[in-house]
Amino acid sequence: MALIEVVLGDIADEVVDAIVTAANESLLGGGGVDWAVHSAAGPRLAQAGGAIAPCLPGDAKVTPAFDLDPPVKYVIHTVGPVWDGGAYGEADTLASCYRRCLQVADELGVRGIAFPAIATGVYGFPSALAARIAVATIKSAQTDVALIRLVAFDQTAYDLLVEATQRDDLPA
Ligand code: AR6
Repeated sequence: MALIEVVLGDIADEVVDAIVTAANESLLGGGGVDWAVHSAAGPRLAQAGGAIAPCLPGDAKVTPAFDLDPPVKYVIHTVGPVWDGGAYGEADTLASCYRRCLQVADELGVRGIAFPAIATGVYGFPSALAARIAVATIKSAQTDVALIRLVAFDQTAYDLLVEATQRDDLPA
């Protein structure tokens, strides 16, 4: 099983083969973590994203990392669910994001990947539930990725992710 690390910081500073961005279907860039990743990767990221768009919620697509410093080679773009109360498959869609990112990473031979807290910003997914889904999904995934870093952007998200890694039960 992959080593899971929870860290506090900016995903654009991660030193791994692949970083994940929480995108929208256009893959042209947006706010939040997508802004940080596009800013660091440069304008070719939006060009490459647009060429392979759309990316549907729960899916993931890869582009080169362009101006991001090595060893970062790939940006994996995934589109989370827009939270609408929880009765519209949001949890399944979020789990699918993590699974699909790891599948794409495996296809590329990625050894280390960094994830943001997908869908917990603009898309409004409750952070505690999202943390539990993220951890449960990556723990149960069949993957050759050796290192999975969960990058929290604030202390609250960090604490929730740490707590989630210490639980054994699946989210309800
Ligand atoms: N590094 C790590 N995490 C970050 C960073 C960063 N630099 N910046 C923000 N976060 P969001 P979403 C955290 O809104 O909810 C975009 O416009 C943030 O605190 O970036 O999936 C896309 O283009 C939050 O916990 O993504 C879409 O239109 C988490 O990243 C839409 O937002 C996700 O917040 C996607 O919304």
